[in-house]
Amino acid sequence: MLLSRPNRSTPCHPLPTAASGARRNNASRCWSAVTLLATVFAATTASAAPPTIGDATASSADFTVAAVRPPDSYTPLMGSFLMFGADALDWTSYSFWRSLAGNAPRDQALQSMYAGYATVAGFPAFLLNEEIIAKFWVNLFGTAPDSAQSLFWTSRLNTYDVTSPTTSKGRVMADLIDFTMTGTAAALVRVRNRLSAAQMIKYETDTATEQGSTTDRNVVLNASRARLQPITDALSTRDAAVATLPRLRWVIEQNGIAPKATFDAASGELVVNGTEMVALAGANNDIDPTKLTLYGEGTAYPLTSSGVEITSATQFRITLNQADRQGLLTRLNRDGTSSKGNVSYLLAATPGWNTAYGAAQPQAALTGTRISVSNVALLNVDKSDATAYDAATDGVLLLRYLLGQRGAALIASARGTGTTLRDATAIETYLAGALPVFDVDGDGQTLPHTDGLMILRRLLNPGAATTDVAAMAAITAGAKRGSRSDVEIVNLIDALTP
Ligand SMILES: [Ca+2]
Ligand SMILES: [Ca+2]
Ligand SMILES: [Ca+2]
Repeated sequence: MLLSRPNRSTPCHPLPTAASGARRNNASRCWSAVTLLATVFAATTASAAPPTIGDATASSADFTVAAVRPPDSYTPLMGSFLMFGADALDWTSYSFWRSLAGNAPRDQALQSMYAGYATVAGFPAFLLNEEIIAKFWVNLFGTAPDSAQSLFWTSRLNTYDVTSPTTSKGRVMADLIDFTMTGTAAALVRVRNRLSAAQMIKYETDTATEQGSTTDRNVVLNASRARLQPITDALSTRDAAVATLPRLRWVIEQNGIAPKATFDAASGELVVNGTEMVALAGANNDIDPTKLTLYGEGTAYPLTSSGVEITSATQFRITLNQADRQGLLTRLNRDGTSSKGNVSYLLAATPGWNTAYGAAQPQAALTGTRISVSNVALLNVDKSDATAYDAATDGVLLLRYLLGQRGAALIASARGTGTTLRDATAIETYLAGALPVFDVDGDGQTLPHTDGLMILRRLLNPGAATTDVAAMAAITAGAKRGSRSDVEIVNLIDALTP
């Protein structure tokens, strides 16, 4: 399905012109392929295995090692990267080069690129060899080639080996790419830094959702282009460009990546799975939760809970404090992996979250993973189906529990209907775990005549607007302790009934 460029393969002149094609002969190959990835990424090798959370690798080197299979992934990535230069990166081109990843060897793919594979390769068929070299140069380096460079590479394209017509021009293009992968000139280093960052971004964004959705693909491409352009020959600029990749992951909603963290709103337990986590001498200090931020509906939420020990090298578990649990009520506002507003739940970490590695570890900021959330309907105490929240059942059950009733006395005539109703024991376990978030006035205690009563009143009058000052005051009248306002308390109660 390769398209031909007859005007370039007809022997004629040493240099192509608009009026005549290129000359070709059997000139031998004088450029050998180099081990590209080894060259490109030699400077980014990690000295020790860093800890990771979820699927995201914590080290920039790990990104390239884990995500990119040389050499197949190299060519489409290179092809797409070329579009970051003078041309806008369009989705068709990006998709085209990526689709070649598993289908064509590098020379063959680049031959397709040279041949002007329809219009998607960025090198349409009407371009002459000299123009191809110039465009390649401008895209890659931001400047046109000087006359010696132009002459050298154009003549190679004009005269190269044609014994393998499906790969010979691709061989020259491969040589040209190899040329950019060696040497220490700033322009070459800059290309390598951008390519390295592009690979990390590609890894982070390469999902079925992104491929299938016009909206998502535009987000990805626009984000990638903006990230790559500021990168120079300084390695720090590359690292800065990828430092917020977890945020990008969150933006595009990577459905292809399984959640590696869970949060149970009823128990308040956050369980995070990762790799290579290390213990630190001393109690409750292996993990620093204040380095963790959760994303969901609305603004991001940095945790305030106390430190914990890891449970193994691959997992830690935190039972979040009351403030964190209440802070997450409106953010993680439905079960599953995304909020009511379809914002993916995400956990991100800044350096030092696994304290044994220390805050100096630069890679940890790259971590991030999706969270699966359960039991957000905290006031559906009996787990009824049709009517989830009801003062006569859920409100009464909570109040009775807070008053100390257990067993048959707890549930007598106070449960609704449903296929998976909780029995007395299940309700006791459930409420015991959820108790901290029911402290809606924030005085540090969950009491029947304060929190329980206010929750019951709100369940009895769920339709009252929070702007109705009198109605809000009626809910908290004589029952409020602590310093929270009436509206704050009612908002918290409402967050328990998402
Ligand atoms: Ca410890
Ligand atoms: Ca219920
Ligand atoms: Ca209270």
